[in-house]
Amino acid sequence: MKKLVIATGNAHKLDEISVLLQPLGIEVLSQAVFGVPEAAEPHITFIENALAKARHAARLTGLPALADDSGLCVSALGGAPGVISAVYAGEPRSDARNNEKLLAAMQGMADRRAHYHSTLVLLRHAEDPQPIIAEGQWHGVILETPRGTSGFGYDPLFLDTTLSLSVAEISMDDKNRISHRGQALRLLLEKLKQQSLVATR
Ligand code: ITT
Repeated sequence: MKKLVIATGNAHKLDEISVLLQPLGIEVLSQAVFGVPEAAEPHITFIENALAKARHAARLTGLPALADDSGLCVSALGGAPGVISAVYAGEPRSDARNNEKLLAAMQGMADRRAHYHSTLVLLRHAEDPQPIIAEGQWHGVILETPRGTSGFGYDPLFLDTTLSLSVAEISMDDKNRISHRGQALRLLLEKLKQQSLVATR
């Protein structure tokens, strides 16, 4: 594999994924370079949406494609916002409105446990019958007020209880070391190495 398209329209995800793929010595390209429009994500599972996004990008670029479908799952809300995390407060999508809606939904709740989930799907080509799949989860709690300015999405409200810091209070490198997406990417890289799709360094 010499080139890989990252099938996302989310610039923050693209940055996080690109940094972790850098050591592989493959050309990592954003789908925006090819003018790939946003894929439909009509499904109720992360895996189905990730597959749809990877297949859409692979089909339109003719290259291998990697997609991430992810979200925040809050225990006391029955796993919501889950797969609809990006548009929890409706369209047009807004991290600020999503965070406000989450805080309102959790007002007065004592159980603030939550986790981030990431499902990654890599397709060697659009008709690939054996997608390479990896997942990761990051457990934490939802704060009562936002903290920090880095990251994206729900990061100002998601507290890592080991660090006692919100994700928006840590650097991207530190986030990648522990995040759902970082965990999933490391598992994916192991699979790519096992299948000799990338160099084993
Ligand atoms: P693409 O589909 O184009 O990749 P997207 O942002 O729409 O971009 P998803 O449909 O997978 O991606 O939705 C993921 C949402 O879940 C994201 O927009 C955030 O609201 C939330 N989320 C996922 N990972 C996150 C993270 O690391 N930090 C903060 N919020 C995250």
